[in-house]
Amino acid sequence: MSPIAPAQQQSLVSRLTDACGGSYTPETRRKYFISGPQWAGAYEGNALFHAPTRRPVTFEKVIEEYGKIGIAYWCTHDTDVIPPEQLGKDGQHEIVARIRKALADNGLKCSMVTTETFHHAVFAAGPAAESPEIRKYAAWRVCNTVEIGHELGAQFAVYWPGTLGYQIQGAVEETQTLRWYAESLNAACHRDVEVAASKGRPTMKHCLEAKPFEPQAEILLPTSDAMLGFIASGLLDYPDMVGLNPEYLHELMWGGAPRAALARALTAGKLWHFDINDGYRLKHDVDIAVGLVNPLDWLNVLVLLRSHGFNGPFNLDYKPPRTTSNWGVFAVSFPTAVDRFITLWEMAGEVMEDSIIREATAALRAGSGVSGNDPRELFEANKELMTLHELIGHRLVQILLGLHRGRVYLV
Ligand code: XLS
Ligand code: MG
Ligand code: MG
Repeated sequence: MSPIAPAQQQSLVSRLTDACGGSYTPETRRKYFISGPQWAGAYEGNALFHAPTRRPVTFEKVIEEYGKIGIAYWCTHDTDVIPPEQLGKDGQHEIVARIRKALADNGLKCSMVTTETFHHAVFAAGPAAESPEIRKYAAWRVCNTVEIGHELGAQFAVYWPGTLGYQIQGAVEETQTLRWYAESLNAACHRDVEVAASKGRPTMKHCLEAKPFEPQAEILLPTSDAMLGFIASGLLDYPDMVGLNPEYLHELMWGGAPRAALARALTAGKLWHFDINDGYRLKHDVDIAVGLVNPLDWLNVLVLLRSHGFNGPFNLDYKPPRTTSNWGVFAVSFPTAVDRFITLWEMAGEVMEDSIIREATAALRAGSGVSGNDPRELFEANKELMTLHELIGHRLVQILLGLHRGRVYLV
């Protein structure tokens, strides 16, 4: 192939993207409770060892592009859009007014707001640092975010505590730090109750997000299960207002099964918000887009969520790769991520209706009809049925690959 001159590259990428097919219209995409984070659309490719590969983009641009793609909801950290020195001042009010206009102009809603309590130098010792004035500042920040959320009509507030942990062992007293962390959540919920009452709006759902490592070596609430324990610990003044925002990859990072973590959150009635992405076990927070690494696991995750009536928000908390251009972020990365999610969600519906899986599952649950207390006899009576476990796995892969429609590979 001859070299592709820079001016020809976008049209080549567009042509190949179109040739992939399998995309949904913006109208169809808008029917799902899918949210696009400001920080994902605006991610410049920078990290510890990574210089940026993309130019900065404004929230107006992100919202406009999400609108064109058909991503109906937008969410943000406070400082993704408001410089820290403007928080709580006139600058904040002007920016919030501009956000409201951009959302209205492009037909989007704000679903969630979250507070950045991890990036700025002030949070070097975390959101529950020893210094009382830093904790007071953290509490003020989460309360301010609650106010922004009410102004933007958000239903959810998310908390990823970032550096709630330590690099140096012995430097932090864990129980005290957790108490202090609870204080800022209590302040946020309390402020929410006040603002909701004054505005005649419902209170928000406050969702904790765990990550097992990064940016600290040791994290005090490393998993969604740890967060459930924290919610039930008695340290929270409003435990009913606090639930979870699990992130798929964050559960995989510690070696857990995301589906099992989600199941535990469901049984606790605390699965309220879900960050969707993909990646690898026991590796870093690579935030790859949904379905690019573990589509079979994703299919199973969505079967679980569909069968329990979970309907979002599904938050596209991933990072377009550094190899994707500014243009590619909205031309390729977001539309394809949304379309893979919709496909897997609809496929999960197909799994639930599949006559083979249904009958196999029902048969396993029916058992053999042979009862008694002889374990050998019980095993023997069920052993042929249990072969269905493997058949169910085969059928799921067939559905994922489209082989259930009779497609075979001829050699
Ligand atoms: C970081 C988290 C972050 C949260 C919101 O790893 O995923 O992006 O979702 O602060
Ligand atoms: Mg996240
Ligand atoms: Mg992540």
